[in-house]
Amino acid sequence: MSIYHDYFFDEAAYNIHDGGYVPLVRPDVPEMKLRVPPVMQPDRVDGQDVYYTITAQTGETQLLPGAKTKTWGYNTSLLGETAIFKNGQTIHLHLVNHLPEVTTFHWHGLDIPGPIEDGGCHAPVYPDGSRDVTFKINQLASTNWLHAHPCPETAAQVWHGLAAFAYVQDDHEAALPIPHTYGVDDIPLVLQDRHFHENNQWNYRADYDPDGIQGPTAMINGTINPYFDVTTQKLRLRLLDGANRREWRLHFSDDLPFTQIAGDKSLLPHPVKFDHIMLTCAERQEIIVDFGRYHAGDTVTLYSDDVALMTFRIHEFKPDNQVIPENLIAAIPDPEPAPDLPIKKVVMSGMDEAVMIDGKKFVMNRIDYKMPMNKCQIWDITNTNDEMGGMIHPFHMHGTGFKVISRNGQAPYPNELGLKDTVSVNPGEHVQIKVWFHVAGVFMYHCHILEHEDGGMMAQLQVVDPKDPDAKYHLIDHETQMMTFAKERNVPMDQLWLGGMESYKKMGMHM
Ligand SMILES: [Cu+2]
Repeated sequence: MSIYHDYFFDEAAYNIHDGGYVPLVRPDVPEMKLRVPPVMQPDRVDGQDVYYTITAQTGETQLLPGAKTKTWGYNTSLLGETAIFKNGQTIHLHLVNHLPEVTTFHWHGLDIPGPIEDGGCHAPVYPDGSRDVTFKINQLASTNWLHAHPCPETAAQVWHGLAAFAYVQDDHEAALPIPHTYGVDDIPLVLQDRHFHENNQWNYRADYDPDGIQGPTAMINGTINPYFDVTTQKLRLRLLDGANRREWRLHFSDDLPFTQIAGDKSLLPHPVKFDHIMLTCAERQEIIVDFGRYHAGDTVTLYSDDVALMTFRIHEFKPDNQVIPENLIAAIPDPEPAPDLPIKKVVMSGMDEAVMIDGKKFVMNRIDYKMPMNKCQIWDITNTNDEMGGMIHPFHMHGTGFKVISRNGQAPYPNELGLKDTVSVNPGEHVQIKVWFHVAGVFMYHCHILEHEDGGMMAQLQVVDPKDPDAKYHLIDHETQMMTFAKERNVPMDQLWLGGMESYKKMGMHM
């Protein structure tokens, strides 16, 4: 198997070329054991029906020596517990908000109906309130995530810490000869970055950037300068770019090769070997790292660009000669496009406050497009950015997975051959994807640079179930949403500050 040494994306458009780029700096603090989020425990299990309570809460977390940092999390003070769902289960959620402001619980990567179960901006849970939702898991094994999505406050809430893993498992993946022991040889890693101000606190407004907030300090699973004790020859790392804006260009010391086995929403058809890999906002990549050439006492370092992110401390391990199967999954779903659905064009344009989709900013109660359920259509996503190299926009769709067909007419990258829900588009590039939904409702599609989506680089589609063509959905409007935030903060509307509002105002638009 050949080894890819390439990051694939356009080097001229990397975030390091942004005017506002904040370089990572390795923090000068002692190494700390990697936090591995605890597994979320159900309140009750009744056959295939599983019941959970998830509370969005404020807290304090020891991130740096000295003062604790004020943070938000799901059932924990920062980030959240890992939800592990099994295909075929019916999940019953009691969602509770103990934050001082409205939030939503968005299941990024789950194929569940919108807009309520999906948890986008139309499914608010108000402070001291709750919401109950039920959905069925009907998809391939994958690493997904839960994050807040209350427009235009998504970016700030995720920055405060509202992000957690949500796995889907199935029998096929469980039977593969790959690591499966949570926290031992199968580890989630959410990559984020933060700027610590006085007293170790975060200040979203002070650091706000309409092209995406960044901080100089890498944070992995809410750990600064982490190490992990390696006790098995092979380690499966489930990487998630949970940063608001930062891209991660990952590689290990000694250019240690690794094998990617899964992307956002499924296993890859075949494993792909790398020694460098790039992750853009919201993407997931599962890789298997083989430490067979190392011995107890050795260390291996993970870098992004040239900055060390974390250390793997090698301990004694048993030899592991299991071979990663050449065929990881029998077939990736790949329906034929419906002949009556012409190619749907989507244009992502602008930078800073000018970001738009199809020449428009997001309007919460406008449906931009309708498509029928269970029919496949080709979407053609263009990134028109061409000034100063432009920037890479990660295009995300709620409620489904898609198959990447081509980039500017060429083959997709070799690690894009599974199902995805987020695909990054280079400046001047158009990416074609096959889109189909097996659930109905209203769903958002947007750039996953969080300040871009809050700033209006987002649109909304309605997926129509032919058995229920007249289904009506209650869509909240921006005015109501703004009044909610103003009331919660006890400020008049003209003094309300939410990052995304700035982008509308600067473009002379009302939110
Ligand atoms: Cu963007």
